[in-house]
Amino acid sequence: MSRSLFITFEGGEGAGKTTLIQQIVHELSSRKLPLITTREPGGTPLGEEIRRLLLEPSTLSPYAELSLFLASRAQHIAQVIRPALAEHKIVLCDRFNDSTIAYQGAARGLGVEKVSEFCSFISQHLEPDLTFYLDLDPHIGLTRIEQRSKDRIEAETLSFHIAIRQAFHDLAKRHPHRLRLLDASKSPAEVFEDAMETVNGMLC
Ligand code: T5A
Repeated sequence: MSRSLFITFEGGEGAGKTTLIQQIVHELSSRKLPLITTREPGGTPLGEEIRRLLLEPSTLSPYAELSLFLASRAQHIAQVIRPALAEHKIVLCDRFNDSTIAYQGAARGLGVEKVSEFCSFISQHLEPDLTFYLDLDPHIGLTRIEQRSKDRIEAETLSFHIAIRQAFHDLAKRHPHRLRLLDASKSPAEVFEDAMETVNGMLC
C-alpha cells in the first residue's frame, strides 16, 4: 500500500456502522494492510472526555453542542488522523464532518451552509477519500438499539431523526465523488459485500 486512505462511516442511529467497520477491519487486517479505526466524537483522551459530556443527559445549547463536536474533531485530526495518514495508513473513522452537518446543521437547525463552513475551517479542509453512508429508515435503526439505554441524541424525537436522514440524502447528492450510499436494511453480510466492492476498487 503506497498511499493513505481516509474512509468515514456515516448514518443515523443503529444503522450498522460499528458492525460494518469491524467486518472491514477483519478483512483488511487479514491482508496485512496498515490501518487504524477511530471514532467521533472521541478518538483522543480529550475527545473521549468531550464525548461523555455530549452524550450524557444534560441541557446543552445547540451552539455549545456544535462547538464541542468541533473541538473533539480538531484534536482528533491533529493527534490521530493526520499522523496516521502521514504514515500511509488506512484510517477508518466512525463519523466525521457529514454527521455535524446533518445533526447540528440540519436537524438542530443551525444551518447547513454555515455548519459546513465551520467544519471545513476546523478540519483545515481535510476531506475523506471515501464516505459510506448507511441508509436506513430511522424506525428500523431505533428499533435495533431499543434494548440499550438511549444517549442524549438517540433520545431525540422521531422527526429529528427523519431530518437527519434527509440531510444525509442531500449530502450524497452534493458529494457524489466520495459519498457511497449503502442500503443498510440488508443483512450485515450483504452490507459488507457492497462496501468491499468499493473498497477493493480503491485499493487496486
Ligand atoms: N453526532 C456525532 C452529532 O450529533 N454530531 C457529530 O458531529 C458527530 C460526530 C454518537 C452520537 O453523536 C452524534 C450522532 C450520535 O447520536 P455514535 O457513537 O457513532 O455517535 O452513535 P451511534 O451512531 O448511535 O452508534 P450506534 O452504535 O447506535 O450505531 P451503529 O454503529 O451505526 O450501529 P451498530 O453497528 O452498533 O448496530 C446497532 C445494532 O444493530 C445491529 C447490531 O448487531 C446492533 O445490535 N445491526 C444490524 N441488524 C440487522 N441488519 C444489519 N445490517 C445490522 N447491522 C447492525
